Amino acid sequence: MKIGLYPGSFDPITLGHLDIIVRASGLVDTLIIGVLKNNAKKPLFTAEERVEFIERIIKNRPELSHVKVEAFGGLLVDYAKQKQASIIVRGLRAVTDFEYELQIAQTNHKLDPTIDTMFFTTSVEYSYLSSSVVREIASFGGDIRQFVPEEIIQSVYDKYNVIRS
Ligand code: COD
Repeated sequence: MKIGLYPGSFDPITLGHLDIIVRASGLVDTLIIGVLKNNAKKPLFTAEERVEFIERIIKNRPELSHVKVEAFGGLLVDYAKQKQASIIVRGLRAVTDFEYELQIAQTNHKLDPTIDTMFFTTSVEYSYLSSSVVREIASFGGDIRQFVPEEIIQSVYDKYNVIRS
């Protein structure tokens, strides 16, 4: 039984994240999406909101029935061990991601050599996309329909009290 863990802030989840979830979930028996609770990035959405957004999206896609989501705190490797996950899934958008991702992958492997990180290169159509871009566009009432799954569009606008027709 291969268990993969896709950790992140997901503040909020974007179509880029969802693309990685779909592709990674095809390679493991169970994929756990771990939403970081106590994030130094000071997220816009609470951990509960971020988890619930992802649950909403998974529920609508029967092909993702083996994907679970929950919030976690503390060290990623400890959480991975607790969940019996042997693979950490991460996405790479550009060279700028690489340095940071390499550092955390190597650190995590040093902390627990039984855990390896698997990288997915972003699909070209999402290579520019990030949660921070989504937050910025939504905060100014811009159109985020092509950036986040439809299930959460209204909830993102609601956070900024944006009313769009
Ligand atoms: N296309 C493809 N991949 C993407 C896209 C996109 N458009 N957007 C984002 N991604 C990828 C990111 O590259 C990343 O791999 C993943 O999706 C999640 O992204 P974020 O931004 O939501 O998540 P991060 O990078 O903030 O997550 C950081 C962690 C939670 C993994 C990290 O802070 C952590 O492990 N914290 C726990 C404490 C710990 O163990 N620290 C020691 C590690 S050194």
